[in-house]
Amino acid sequence: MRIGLLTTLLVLAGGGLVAQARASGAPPIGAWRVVPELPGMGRPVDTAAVAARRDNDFRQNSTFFYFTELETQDAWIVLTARGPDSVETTLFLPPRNPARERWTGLRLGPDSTAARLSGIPIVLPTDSLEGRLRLVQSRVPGPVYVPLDDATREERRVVDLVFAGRDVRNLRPVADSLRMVKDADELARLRTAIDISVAGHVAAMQGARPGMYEYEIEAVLEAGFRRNGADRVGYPSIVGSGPNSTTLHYDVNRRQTRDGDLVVVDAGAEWGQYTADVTRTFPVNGRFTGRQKAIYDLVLATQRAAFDSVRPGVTLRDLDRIARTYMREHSGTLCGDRTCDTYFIHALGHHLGMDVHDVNVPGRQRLEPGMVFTIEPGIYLPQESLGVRIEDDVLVTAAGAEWLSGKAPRTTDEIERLMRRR
Ligand SMILES: [Mn+2]
Repeated sequence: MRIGLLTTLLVLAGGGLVAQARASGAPPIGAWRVVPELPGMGRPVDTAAVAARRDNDFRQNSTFFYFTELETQDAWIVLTARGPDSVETTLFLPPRNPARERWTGLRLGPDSTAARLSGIPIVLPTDSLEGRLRLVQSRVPGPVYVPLDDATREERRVVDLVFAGRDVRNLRPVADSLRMVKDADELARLRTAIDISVAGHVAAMQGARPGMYEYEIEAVLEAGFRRNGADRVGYPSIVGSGPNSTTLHYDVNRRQTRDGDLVVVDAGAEWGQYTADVTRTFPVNGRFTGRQKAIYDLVLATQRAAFDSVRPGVTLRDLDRIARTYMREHSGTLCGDRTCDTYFIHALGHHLGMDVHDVNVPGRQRLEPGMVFTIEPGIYLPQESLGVRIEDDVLVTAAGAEWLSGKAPRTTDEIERLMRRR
């Protein structure tokens, strides 16, 4: 789902460098405004252009998917509400193009097939969208809700132009609030994504050997995802060994592991548009040292303390505080002069769904049955090249919580036992 005019304007605004003849005193043709902090030539990254290149693997917009479950491209949906019980839904699809489908494969077109498969009775070609919008606007008073990313101010301006004179409001807070509580279909998708992810993590633990490169472990992990039907990874897999285990979002995955290293694997498969987010930490040689086990067990007990406090009505902030307090009170001398929570340098968790850091609207902070979120405490000691993070996905139930990713070995005993069997 996108706004055609908006896309066009953004493309124009992102235009390239303008060639200039070099007058005396003018900068040379090849001049760049050098960024000293950037390794290499220090040339600035055209972030918009490279982001567009990374988008080749089409993934449906999550808001659009939520209301349609359609993965078809260049589609639009218009909902017209005349009252709480009277909503007319119209789907707009580009006309089919048999010659193009030789290259791109089968597409859904504006016909009865689309109506049958989508369950949306009115399906029209996209070139009728403008006329239809005008018609609806003239007949139905009231505000127009459009999904707006509030981070981009231009988007708001363009929408105001398109819907000039109308009361344009942002659909996102409404849609995002709905997305926070998962229905049965969403939970089934999440469970599948999580089960696939568990299989990948188990494969990574079983396949790891000292001397392997991090990317080799990544390959085993992601092969486990794909073999089990993952659509893609939910986010770039993090495989950080030794010193890299202490870098939170390390995803370069190029180091060669060494005997004695811990490996932090933070990775989730995506299935049916929903993603898992699971982290396991294991010794590459299959045996924790006493020191590694002591740190690991504190992280694990902290995670348990947070899990045991989950129930409807508490907030993620409450759980974060409970986890930190637990870690502080049980640190002993494990982390030297300071308590270990000093080295727990990120938030305890986040909501999970179609986005790995899923939507979270300010007005809905108290947990409710059907919400899914992560519990992921960690301790990172760079001076010892020792990082431990344990992350599980949790469903809020009426009585408390359910581990969704609990089938991945979590205790040091379970991990060592699994790695002995390889
Ligand atoms: Mn996470």
